[in-house]
Amino acid sequence: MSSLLPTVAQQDPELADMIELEMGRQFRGLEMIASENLTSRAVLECLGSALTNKYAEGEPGSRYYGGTMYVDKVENLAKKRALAAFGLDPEEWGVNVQPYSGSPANFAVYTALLEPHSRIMGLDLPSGGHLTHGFYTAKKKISATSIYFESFPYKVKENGLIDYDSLESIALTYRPKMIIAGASAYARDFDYERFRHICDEVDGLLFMDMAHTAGLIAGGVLKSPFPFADVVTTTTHKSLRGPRAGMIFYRKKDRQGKPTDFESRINQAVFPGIQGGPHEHQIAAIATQMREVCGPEWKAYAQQVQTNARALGAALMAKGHEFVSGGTDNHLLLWNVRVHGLTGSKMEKLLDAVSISVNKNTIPGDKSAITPGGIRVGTPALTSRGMKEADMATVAEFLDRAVTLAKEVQKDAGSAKLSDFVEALATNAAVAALRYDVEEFAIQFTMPSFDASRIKYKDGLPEEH
Ligand code: DSN
Repeated sequence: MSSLLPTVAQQDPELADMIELEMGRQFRGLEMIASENLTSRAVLECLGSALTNKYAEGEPGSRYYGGTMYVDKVENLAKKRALAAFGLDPEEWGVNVQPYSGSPANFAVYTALLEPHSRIMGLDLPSGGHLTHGFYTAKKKISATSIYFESFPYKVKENGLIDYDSLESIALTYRPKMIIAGASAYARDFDYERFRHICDEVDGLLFMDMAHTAGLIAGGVLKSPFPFADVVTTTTHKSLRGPRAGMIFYRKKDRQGKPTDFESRINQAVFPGIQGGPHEHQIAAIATQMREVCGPEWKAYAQQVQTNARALGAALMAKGHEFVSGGTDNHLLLWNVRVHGLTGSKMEKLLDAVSISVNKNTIPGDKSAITPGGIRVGTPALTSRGMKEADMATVAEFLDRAVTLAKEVQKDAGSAKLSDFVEALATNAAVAALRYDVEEFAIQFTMPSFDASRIKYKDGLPEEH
């Protein structure tokens, strides 16, 4: 590109500074939000490419706009590679790569395959399910899924594992048209055979939302849902490490080999059902990421994500910490901080103050989602920076120190209020010292997408911002 064209820094220095600060935050900190990752430079280049200028409503070869000859190729390449990434036969499975992200992908699935007010069953949000799997409370229908479809959630047991017996018994009475597998905060793999069996008993569809675990499934670390499911969605930015976008895989032939009409129903539900023009720059970024996922190094990455999560859990359990379900099979751990007399909200704030990003999460037995008793920690992004088991031992030390500090700060705050806790954090010297140690450690690891030497940081010393 001509150097005469202004950069963001030249055209909008105020905004450029904000972007630099975020880059610095990502580099100096430990990104442990289980649904986040650090994508490649190639993905970021696609997102910043001229494809962002193009409208292309419709499907490749059948668009509502001219000039689509190249984006057609891009979209077809993304589809071909997406199917290959999960070892799918294009005669059996198709894929729509146009969903803007996971929530629209899920809503398109319901719109395509159900009638309004059809019955669905998904994992309850407080049990680790996703909002789009039908969450509602006694007072309010929270997600559009629960507004337009009738939802009866299934739950986890006290031990944190999905209660398949209860799911089956409710399904036999409720007779849902669709059962949704998949979760946002569940540390174990899914029993797809059992889900399939229950769906067959009630003549329902099995929909797997593999957004969290898709990268591990593609890497062969977790079981594949494809032999059992009728439809599968995923986001592309979590363990798959691509752009923020979504995909819907659908069976072209059912499990008995009979052709389905899912392809036209899914495609029409995405456009014109709920979306307008596909974001071809995102789709290009999916294409290049699926190339990486099909490549020789992906398996090792996926394996390391799981190995790191297990190593982190083991190191923390050795220090007396507790996790829902007693550990992990995948990329995340659900950490019970209630047993320390803390809330997930306070731990999230404390960890933010020491440059470790996590999110508060409900755990079994919580009375309120406002003050959940857990936090969710994940290893996809740390693994993308090249961290291994030995590094997880260091991260476990930091997290253990953070719990001790959170208990001290809670005492100093003099009240149970979160605002008092946050105020007490700001003046605590031990919190500042932990932040320094975390940043000194983090900056040893490169970032996959940008040259860290050019961003704002001072040898691991805390930024003023
Ligand atoms: N927000 C995502 C997560 O954190 O799990 C799901 O969409």
